[in-house]
Parts: sequence; C-alpha cells; structure tokens
Amino acid sequence: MTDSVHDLRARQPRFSGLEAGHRACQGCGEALGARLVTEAAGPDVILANATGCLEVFSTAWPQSAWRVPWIHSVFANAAAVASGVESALKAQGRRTKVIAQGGDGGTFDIGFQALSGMLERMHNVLYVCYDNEAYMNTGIQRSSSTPHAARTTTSPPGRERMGKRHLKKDLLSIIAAHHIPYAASASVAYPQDLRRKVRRAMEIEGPTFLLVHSPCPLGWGHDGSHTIAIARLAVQSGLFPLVELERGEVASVMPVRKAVPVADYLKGQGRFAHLFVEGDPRAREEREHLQALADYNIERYGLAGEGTDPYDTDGADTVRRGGSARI
Ligand SMILES: Cc1ncc(C[n+]2csc(CCOP(=O)(O)OP(=O)(O)O)c2C)c(N)n1
Ligand code: SF4
Repeated sequence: MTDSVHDLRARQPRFSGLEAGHRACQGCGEALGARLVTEAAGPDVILANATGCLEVFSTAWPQSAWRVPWIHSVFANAAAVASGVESALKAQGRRTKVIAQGGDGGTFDIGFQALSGMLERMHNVLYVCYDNEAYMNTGIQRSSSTPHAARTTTSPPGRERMGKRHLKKDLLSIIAAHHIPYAASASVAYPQDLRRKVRRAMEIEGPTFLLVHSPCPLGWGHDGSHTIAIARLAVQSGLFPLVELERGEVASVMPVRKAVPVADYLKGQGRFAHLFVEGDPRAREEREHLQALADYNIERYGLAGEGTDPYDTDGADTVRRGGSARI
C-alpha cells in the first residue's frame, strides 16, 4: 500500500534546531548533517559545539542559526563542556539530553582526550562528529581523518609524495574500545538512516557516538550540487562503511549490494585529481591502495550482499550482524 501525501507529511520532522540563514557554503555536508541531527533530536536538547566551520558559519555574532540552547567551547573541549552540562542537569533532576559536536579535527585530533574521558566516565551525552576529513575552517589542513593520498594544503601532492602519506584513523574502532552502549557511522546521503541512528542514541542513557560523513565542496573540490552523490559513492564503494556498534560489537551494517569502484568516488573530487594523471605510475598505485582499503572494509564488516534498498528506507536496509540485544 502506498502512503498518501498526508501520511508522508505526518512523517516529516516538525522541528529543526538549525535554521536557514547560516553562512555555510552551498552544498555544505556539515550544515546538512547538523540539520538532520537536530531534526531527529528534537527541541529538548543542549548543544556544546567545538569550534570549527559549524560553529563559525552558524553563530556570526550577534546572530545565531540555532533554535536550541547552544554553547560555544574551544577547539579541544566540547566533550568536557558537555560532560559538565550533563552533570549539572543531572544534579537538577532534569532529563534534557546533551549533544556535543565538532569536526574531525576537533574529534579525531585535538578533542580526542576530552571525548575519551567523557565516554569512559559514562556521561549521558551524544557526541556527533561531522567528518569532512580535514581542518576546513582554517584553510583545509590535513587531520588524522584525512584519507590516504588526499590533497590538503598541508599534504600537497608533488615529486616527494602523492598527497597525504598516512591512513585515515579508524576512530570508530577506538570508540568501540570504550565499550559504550552505542556508536555508529552515518552519512548525509542516507538521511533516514542518519535520523534513525540519532533517535536511537537519544533513547540510550549513557554515552553514544555518531560519525557523520559530511562532504565539503570547498575542501574536497567538488561542485556543491554533487555533495549527496559523492557521499553516496563513499558508502557504496565501501570506503565509508555505515555500521552500528553495541558495546563495541558490530550490531548492524548498511549492505553494499554491488560495490562501485573506488575510482568512481575519487574522480569527482579535486583533492584526488593527482590520482588520475596520465603517465604517473604512482597514481595507479595509490588508486589501487584506496581500492584495497574499501575491499578490506567490505570484508571486515561483511557488507556484501543482502539488503532491500540501496538508497534509504528509514534504516530498513541495515542488516543485523550480531551485537548484544541489550543496550
Ligand atoms: C588550540 C587551537 N588550535 C587551533 C585553533 C584554530 N582552529 C579553529 S577551528 C580549526 C579547524 C577545525 O577543523 P575541524 O574540527 O575538522 O572542523 P571543520 O572546520 O572542518 O568543520 C582550527 C585549526 C584553535 N581554535 N585552537
Ligand atoms: S568550508 Fe566546507 S565545511 Fe566549511 S562551510 Fe564550506 S563547505 Fe562547509
């Protein structure tokens, strides 16, 4: 039975914590991700924001695009600020949920110790990392989340090297080692799945973590209108697997039914343009390296096969792989 327009309207989120009128670039994955997160989280939240693009484009004083209580923190301590807010709310007997958020620089790198402490102390906070794979706000410097071989202003390709030398840090595995109740990866290309994961995290009493793949047209070198297509290719190639972890164990995955070649994902982005230079043998080598990483993800998480919808059906296309039923 198909849904009527009224049914579809009724299922639309009613509230967004991030309003239009902010100053993000056109097609910014981070702005879209934050809108989806706050839509799913609803109005009864307090946000603690690490500095970075999201903070800067949403809060140009004296204006703010946030419709929920929102607190600035420095680059390193969003998780520590959120921990404090959560403790104060608990002391007051209030059940408002706290969300900490930051970019990959603020999460994988400089804010990592605060995040690890927050998870270890079991604060009732959802931490969301908008992963655009570099320090965008300050001019596209590489972070430990930048993929291998990507061009950034601090990992320029040239005679000596083909973009970033090192691998993208496997943050989700490090988060898993904290054995928190729930952690997941999501993508702005799969909004229903993303919202479902936020709602799930919001229901859990304890620390939860969400890694949101968020293309940055400026830093990745693609047209703003291609943000969703590019984010989708990251998932469908296996390079950015969408998984859910319960107490550190893989509980469900978004299947990759017919993996697309990694080259399809890379070639739409200026940050990988040097990997398509004719006659440079290193270009092919690096493409093969990235393909091997995607193949490894598909194998490791059992992404191949199953699933009902390659796009987005409110999480119906995730496949249960195990994990504890109790969260
Ligand atoms: C201790 C410290 N070092 C450097 C900075 C400058 N700084 C502000 S935001 C930022 C980069 C943010 O990158 P990321 O967290 O990835 O967020 P994005 O801008 O990419 O969304 C840097 C280096 C700072 N504010 N504090
Ligand atoms: S630089 Fe990138 S992350 Fe920052 S506002 Fe622009 S698109 Fe968004």
